[in-house]
Amino acid sequence: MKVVYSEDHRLHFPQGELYGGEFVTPFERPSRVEYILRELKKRKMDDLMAPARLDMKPVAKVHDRGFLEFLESAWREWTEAGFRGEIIPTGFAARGMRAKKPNHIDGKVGYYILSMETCITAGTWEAALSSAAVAQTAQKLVSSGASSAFALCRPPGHHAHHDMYGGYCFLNNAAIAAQGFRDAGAKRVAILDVDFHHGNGTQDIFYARNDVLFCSLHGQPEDAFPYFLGYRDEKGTGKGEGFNINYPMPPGAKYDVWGKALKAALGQIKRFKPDALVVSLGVDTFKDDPISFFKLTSEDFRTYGATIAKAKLPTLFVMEGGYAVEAIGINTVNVLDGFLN
Ligand code: SP5
Ligand code: ZN
Repeated sequence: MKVVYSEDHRLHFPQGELYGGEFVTPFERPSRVEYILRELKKRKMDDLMAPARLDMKPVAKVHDRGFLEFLESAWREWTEAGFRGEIIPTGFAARGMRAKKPNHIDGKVGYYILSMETCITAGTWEAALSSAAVAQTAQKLVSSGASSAFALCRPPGHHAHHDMYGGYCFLNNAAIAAQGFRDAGAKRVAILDVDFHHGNGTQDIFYARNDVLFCSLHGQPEDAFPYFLGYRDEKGTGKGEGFNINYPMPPGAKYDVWGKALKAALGQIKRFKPDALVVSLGVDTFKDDPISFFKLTSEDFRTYGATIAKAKLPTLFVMEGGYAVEAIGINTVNVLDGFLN
């Protein structure tokens, strides 16, 4: 399986993440990728490839134009306003207020953000573009006949809405890849999101569409980020009704529970008869993840990789979360290994 990877992910590394009222070193850090690469090498699965230049057409179909312009110019506008720190907003269009885009950068940030732990820095836009290019290059390999590929994306993408960033995500890599599959001729694309967190951004982007089925397994929103989306009764809208399926699970869920949800999701995917499958692969379901509450073991990752393989679909794995950095390599590569063997 080809692994698409770019060093440009390093351009995004904020000094701080707002966590429990403190600034801590971000959980979503560059070393995550290094641990995965090291494990791929160790198992001789490091068939690496650099991304091609990003074709913006699929990006513009899943993201709002004003949002893309905002991300591109945010750092310049922020520093020109005289601000010296990393980008964090102070005000929001909360309930009852007007969701109208302001001119001042501090207000614009509040308009386009969905959670405040995610800072924008000087290199964030370039890193986000490279991450999307990684997903798109891997998608094109699968569209051209490869049975699978791994997009080693960083920063992750699944929390990024049509017009909002947050949850460590800026551009929705999985959505860009799914749109890329459609544009390359796939009639139907399924997205299986196994990251611990609900894929709110991907859900948002495809909520009214019936050509992309979205299934997400995640910590229930009553107790887990992103808190305000991911309930079971969110099933899609208009012609997209029935094409969004959420599997929220309670704190402490082990593989006996999680694996049942996976099988249910794969059953729905099979019924949908997709031409391609995108797996939003977060390994923050691991028992020792510092910010999550599921209890999967390293062996469980191999098991579910093999389960996904049984769908016999052209499959693109897109890296999302996973913050137990010492184990992130083993867990991620276990999924790929289980899928291949
Ligand atoms: C891609 C991805 O996995 N993004 C996750 C973003 C999570 N950001 C908010 C984290 C808040 C965690 N609070 C957990 C309390 C744990 N004791
Ligand atoms: Zn996550």
